[in-house]
Amino acid sequence: MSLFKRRPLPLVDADAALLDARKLLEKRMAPAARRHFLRSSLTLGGLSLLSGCSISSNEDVEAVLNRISRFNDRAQAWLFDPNRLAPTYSSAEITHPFPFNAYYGEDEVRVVPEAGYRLEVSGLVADRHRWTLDELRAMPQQEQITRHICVEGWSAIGRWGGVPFGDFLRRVGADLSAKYVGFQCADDYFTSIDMATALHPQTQLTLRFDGEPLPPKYGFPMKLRMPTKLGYKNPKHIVAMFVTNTYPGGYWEDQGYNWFGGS
Ligand SMILES: Nc1nc2c(c(=O)[nH]1)N[C@H]1C(S)=C(S)[C@@H](COP(=O)(O)O)O[C@H]1N2
Ligand SMILES: [Mo]
Repeated sequence: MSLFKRRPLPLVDADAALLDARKLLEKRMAPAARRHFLRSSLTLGGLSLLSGCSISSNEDVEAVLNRISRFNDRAQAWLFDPNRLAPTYSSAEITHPFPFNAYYGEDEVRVVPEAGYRLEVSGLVADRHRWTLDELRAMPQQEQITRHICVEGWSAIGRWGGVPFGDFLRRVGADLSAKYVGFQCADDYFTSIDMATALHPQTQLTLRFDGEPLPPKYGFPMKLRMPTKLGYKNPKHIVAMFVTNTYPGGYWEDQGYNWFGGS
């Protein structure tokens, strides 16, 4: 389903390796960096210079790309402004119908029953009790009309409502100096985010979509909505979350998507 899925590089031939390196690099970059990169040219020497190591095989190219992607994570984290808000839109600009996307088709949407549902919260938090949806609905709610951007080449404007995620983290006594918040979903999806983004005012533990309870296809019982990050960083059907200092990775991230994934 993904354009960016890792595939084995063809055997050696510097030109072929470079072409693949260029494509992989491009796809792993933040949009702003990509615009600049498209205007530049890449040589094996250039890639070596960029990475500070000599490249003689396809495995080296992969290793270097991974290092560049980690570098890209750090650069994006550094550039991330915790106070800068993503654009918001009017209700007239909402996209109807809003697109569905997952690593499977719409006929396989996970339907999680509300009865018996409890959100598990673990790791570096003081309060580990398991949350019902009603408990979350009782917290102060926030709404946003923002743009969701998917790396597969589409974007759409939607309206989401729920609990500001920073409020939730403070409420459970999370260690706000920890590095990551990880998410496990009811399908096999998982992802993780940096603490600065977790605390961003537009990062939302989402319970509602377009004025209704979040429908199954958009992530019932809850998703994490972040207009500052690309679509694949926004987990649907969350069943568990944890605060940690150990890098948790993610479903697409482990296959080569850039981890920070800023938009
Ligand atoms: N649990 C889960 N969350 C997920 C995904 C998924 O496959 N499973 N796909 C991600 C991707 S790539 C996108 S673009 C958005 C799509 O969300 P939507 O169906 O609300 O448009 O969900 C993200 N969150
Ligand atoms: Mo996506």
